[in-house]
Formats: sequence, C-alpha cells, structure tokens
Amino acid sequence: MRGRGRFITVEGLEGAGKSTCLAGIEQYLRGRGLDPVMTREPGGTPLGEAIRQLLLGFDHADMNADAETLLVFAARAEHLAKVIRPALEAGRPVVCDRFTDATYAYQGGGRGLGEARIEALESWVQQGLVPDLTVLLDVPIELGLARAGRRSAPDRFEQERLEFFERARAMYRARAQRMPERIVMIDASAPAEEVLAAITSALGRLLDGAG
Ligand code: Z5A
Repeated sequence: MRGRGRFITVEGLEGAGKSTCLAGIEQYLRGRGLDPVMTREPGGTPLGEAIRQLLLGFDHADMNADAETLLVFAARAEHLAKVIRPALEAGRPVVCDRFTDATYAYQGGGRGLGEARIEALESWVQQGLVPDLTVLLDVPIELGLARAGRRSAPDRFEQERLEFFERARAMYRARAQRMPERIVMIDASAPAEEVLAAITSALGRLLDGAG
C-alpha cells in the first residue's frame, strides 16, 4: 500500500514568484514519477473560490479582521475536506499556493491579530495536519510589489500600505527562523532559475527522506 502523500506549500509576499515556481515544482514532481495535485488558497474548491472573491474583491472592503480570518479558515476547512486530505490519503503529493503560514503573515502580522487566535483556528480546522515542507520565497517588499505591479489592477490586499507588507514579511521570516525543519526560506530576488534550483533541491531532500 502507498503511504500518505507529501504536503508542500509555497509562500511569499506578492510578486515573490510563487506562480512562476509552481510550474517548475509540478514538472519536477512529475519527473519523479509522481502525480501532484496543484491547488491554491484561498480557493481550491467552488466554495473556496467564492470566498476568495469576497476576500480579494472590494464589495466588503472594510471587513473586520476577525471576519476575514474566519473566512480564510472556512475556505481552508472545505479545501482540506474535499481536496487536500483525500489526495494525501490516496498517496498523491499536494502542492498548495499559500496555506496557513499566509494567515499568520497577513492576518496575524499584517492585520495585527497576533498568533494565538490563529493557532486556535489552525488546531480546530487542521486537526494536526501541517505541511511536510513549506517553501518561503523571500523578497524585499519593493521588489515584490514592482514585479506584481507590472500586471493587473491591485486586489484588496495588494492595495495595502507598505507597513502592512513589512509586518507580513516579518512574520513569515520569524516563523521560518522558528521552524527551520519545515520552512525553507529562499532568497527570491535571485534569478528564477536559481530560485527553482533551490526549491528542487529542498524537494529532493524531502522525497529522499533527508528533509
Ligand atoms: N491571503 C491571506 O490574507 N491569508 C491567507 O491565509 C491566504 C491568503 C491563504 C491572494 O494571494 C491574497 O490572499 C494574498 C494574501 C491573501 N494577497 N496578497 N498580497 P495570491 O497568492 O493569489 O496572490 P499574490 O500573492 O498577489 O500572488 P502573485 O502576485 O501572483 O505573486 P506570485 O505568484 O508570487 O508572483 P508571480 O506571478 O510568480 O511573479 C510576479 C512577476 O515577477 C511575474 O511577472 C514573473 O515573471 C516575475 N518573476 C517571478 N520570479 C522572478 C525572478 N526570480 N526574477 C525576476 N522576475 C521574476
């Protein structure tokens, strides 16, 4: 019988290069004979995608930070039940573009909610399931914003002030320092090929049982 699949998450501020790296991660895993489920948060299910619209759009632009956090976890509960757990139990790797570290960064750090309430929701919703590997693409805020700014109109998070992203980045980095066995922080200001090489090397360690 196959074992449980590996759960891999990719994190970073906007413009860090997550979308760019996800294609390379999928290609690497397929090259290793695996059949990964590629998904994202908020989203990944019809309900999750509807919640994503609420979170990123401007219809409820002034939503309360607790409400925002609960919406993120509502989408996550559905995602875990319908997509993530079934795939892991079937032995497939799951690669998720953002997960709970983003909640710590954006709601805990950015919105100033702190970690305790997020820990409580994490333990309720995830029941002990945490990623096996988290790739944190770390970029200076201005560089990430400049890269992202080349594209479309900003969403509700992208139009936040610089200090919001500074707090989010500080939370991401603090968590990476505290959990080096799970979170691999990569300097994402490097050229894309170098970033991908660092990611595949971390994936190789995970799959070969050394990480
Ligand atoms: N959110 C939250 O608040 N709480 C939560 O719990 C969760 C999420 C899960 C949506 O996330 C928002 O949800 C997010 C936080 C919130 N908002 N913010 N900010 P998202 O992941 O969907 O959106 P995003 O962070 O805005 O993603 P993004 O802007 O698409 O960033 P990216 O995927 O990291 O960047 P990219 O598209 O790969 O790259 C951007 C550009 O840079 C592109 O033109 C690339 O060609 C270029 N690029 C990428 N890498 C490089 C390198 N290495 N060198 C040069 N150029 C590069």
